[in-house]
Amino acid sequence: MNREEALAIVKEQLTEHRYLHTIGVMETALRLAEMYGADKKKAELAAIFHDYAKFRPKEEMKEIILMEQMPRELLDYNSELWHAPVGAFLAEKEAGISDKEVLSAIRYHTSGRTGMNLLEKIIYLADYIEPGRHFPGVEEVREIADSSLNKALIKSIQNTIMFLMRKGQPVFPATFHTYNDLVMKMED
Ligand code: DGI
Ligand code: FE
Ligand code: FE
Repeated sequence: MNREEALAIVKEQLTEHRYLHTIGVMETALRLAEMYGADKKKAELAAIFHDYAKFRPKEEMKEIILMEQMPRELLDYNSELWHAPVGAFLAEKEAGISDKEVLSAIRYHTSGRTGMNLLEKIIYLADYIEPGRHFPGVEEVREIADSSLNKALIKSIQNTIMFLMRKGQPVFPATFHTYNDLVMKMED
């Protein structure tokens, strides 16, 4: 599937705003892939499909999580988390994407996971820093991303956890585990 075909498929699933975000994630992921030596075709495809399931009804996502034996724990936390694993499932089922690395980068783009690979890190970070994002702290993460993928990732997860905590919201355990894993692997 080439870029135009992939974009045409996701455009039907998204609002105009979310489609423009997707284009931003794609361009940012390509730049990060070039900079950090990841497969650019895989980065492009994962970025295009990362929010594929963003607007699926909650009931449909819930059913897929249960039927496909995804972690049940997801259902106890913010439904915003669900579109990532459900998106990986539907990208395969409906759009025929079979590349396991691409599907994994879609699956973990919201929570991360312990032992993230290069492609997963690039999609997570591209989603956070694409040019359409304007929340506090994003500029600092953009600057860090020019020199260290891992440090930028740690900062973005810190910001996300602190944002959720400030609002008194629960934090999905995988988010903490991702943070701990990256911090403990930092050399300096
Ligand atoms: O889909 P996007 O908006 O592009 O970005 P995303 O996939 O990173 O989703 C962000 C949303 O997910 C945002 O509303 C906060 C929420 N979120 C991210 N991590 C966690 C979380 N919500 C909870 N409860 N716990 C988390 O760890
Ligand atoms: Fe998302
Ligand atoms: Fe996104």
